[in-house]
Amino acid sequence: MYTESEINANSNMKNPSFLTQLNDAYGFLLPGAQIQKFGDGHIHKTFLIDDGVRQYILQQFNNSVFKNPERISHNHAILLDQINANQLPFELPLPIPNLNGELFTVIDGDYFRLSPFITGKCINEVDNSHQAYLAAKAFAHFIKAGIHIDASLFQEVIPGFNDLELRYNQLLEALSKTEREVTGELQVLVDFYLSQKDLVEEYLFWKERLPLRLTHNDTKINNLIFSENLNKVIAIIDLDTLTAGYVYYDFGDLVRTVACTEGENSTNWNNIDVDQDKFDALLNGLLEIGDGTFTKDEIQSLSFGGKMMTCIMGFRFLADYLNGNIYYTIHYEAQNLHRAKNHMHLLMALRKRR
Ligand code: GN1
Ligand code: MG
Repeated sequence: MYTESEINANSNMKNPSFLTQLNDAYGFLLPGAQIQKFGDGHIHKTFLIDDGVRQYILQQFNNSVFKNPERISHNHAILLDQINANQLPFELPLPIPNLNGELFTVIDGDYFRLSPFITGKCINEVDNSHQAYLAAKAFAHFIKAGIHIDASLFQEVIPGFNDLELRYNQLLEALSKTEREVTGELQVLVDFYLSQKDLVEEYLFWKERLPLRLTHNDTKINNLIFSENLNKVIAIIDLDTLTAGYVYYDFGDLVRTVACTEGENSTNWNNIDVDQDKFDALLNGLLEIGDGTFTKDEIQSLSFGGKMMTCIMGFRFLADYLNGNIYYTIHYEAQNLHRAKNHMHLLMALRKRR
């Protein structure tokens, strides 16, 4: 476990009295609290705080990605007010207000927030189809519990977040401005992704037909907390991106991160494929909760979801690489290029299915 001074040395929290300032803001941390780095998110820096009695999640909030944090609060307020919470067999841990009633606390110019810590397991890959089924059920419960909410009330947190047409155009823009030499492997990836225009057309086709719902929009598997024995979902986390969206977004990001034989950071190109059992389990889980609630069109669009969400993430990883790796956390220079390559293989496999 990191001590406070190690955290000061290892992260951007340069002020030695960081925990004191945090405690001044919240008023409930006990002296001697310890902080350690936690989780694998690509956007915020996440820490676990343990004061010997209670545990909290501390996030150093990325406000260059989320430029309008007040929109997150707006959406969370609607969620709290209108969702049928009694229909949810798990928790939705939202940030705890500080002593001023604010959800964010600014320390040394950085934004921080505290949330309750949920004891359980966060996984990057599922071991078996049953876990896939549980994950899909959980996200379907979430959509169903908010199905009566007027989706137009939600604000767009990151404009065009899951808009495939916009992300395609952002890729084109990154390509026109890049300082990288577009040759070899990079050229192959650029050509591949630019040739996915038919998926953009299909995106526009569904946009005309589908109702907007309250969706989570970032349903990768590590945004769930399972019980220790992995036989139950106990929380859905990373609620920043919840807003109006399509059911297939949430199903699709599960396909991308669950119904695959290799995770998004894998470079075992030859092993990247669709895991059909897990795909079927995802579909069963989603339909068990959503059948009779989701429209026929929504159910028909699901198989597009896996392709679309894999493609959009490929666009985004590749654009970030072309832009000089300014968005996603990386652990080595070519990681976004490799993520885009990983998703090219997964997308090819998904497209071959049907
Ligand atoms: C980011 O923060 P994290 O790791 O849960 C990203 C998602 C991508 C994902 C790719 C706000 O999610 O859209 O699907 O990485 N979140 C944001 O793994 O951009
Ligand atoms: Mg996350």
